[in-house]
Amino acid sequence: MTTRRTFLATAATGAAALATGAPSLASIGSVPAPAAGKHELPALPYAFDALEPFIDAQTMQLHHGKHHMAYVNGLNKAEDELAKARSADDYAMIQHWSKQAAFHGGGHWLHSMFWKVMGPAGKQGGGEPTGELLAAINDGFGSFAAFKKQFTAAAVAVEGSGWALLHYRHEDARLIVMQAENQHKLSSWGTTPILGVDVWEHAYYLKYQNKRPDYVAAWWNVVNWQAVSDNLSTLRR
Ligand code: MN3
Repeated sequence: MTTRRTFLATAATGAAALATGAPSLASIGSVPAPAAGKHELPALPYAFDALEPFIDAQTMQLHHGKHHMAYVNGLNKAEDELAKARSADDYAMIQHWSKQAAFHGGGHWLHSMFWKVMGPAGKQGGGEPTGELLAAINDGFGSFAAFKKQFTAAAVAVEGSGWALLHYRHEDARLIVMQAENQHKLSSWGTTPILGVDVWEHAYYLKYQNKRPDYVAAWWNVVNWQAVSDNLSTLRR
């Protein structure tokens, strides 16, 4: 409920888009609604050093302020250029900028979710899911331990840059683990991620170098299960 209310409160500037039925990236309340047609970098919901010692402050600063910012700028640029290419009937450029919009839009969406599904260890972060989310995990994977194992394996095995994601599948209301290459490849229709871990090297290299499994193991300590649970209940409503 809180998430939905927060989303509605912060989505006032996106009301016009919602009213016209335009697709909104903000369906689970993680992504700020575009203001005046422009996407914006959401504020981090905690300090850069809040996820220490599991994720270091410098990584967070670069990841949020440089990498996520670049996706926001890239998405805005791609949408501007797409509009131009469409009015010029320039189909080669429509093709090019569509790919750019998918790449940068995927980056903006996933990072907006990523910040929100983490929190300081021992406070919002860590522990285990409870309630409706735990029931859905048990239903999908047999147990939390089995889910954690599958999700970790998916994260460690992503080829090159990408994500491990826990998706909600709308058709049967179940949870499934998926991978994404880059931000958007291997996507599936009719599903929405409610939890994800970024396994691009920029997410961990400063602290963990080539040891992605160590980063993923540490990352579990900062997962904000309440936020993941809120994502699930918003989608199920
Ligand atoms: Mn990233």
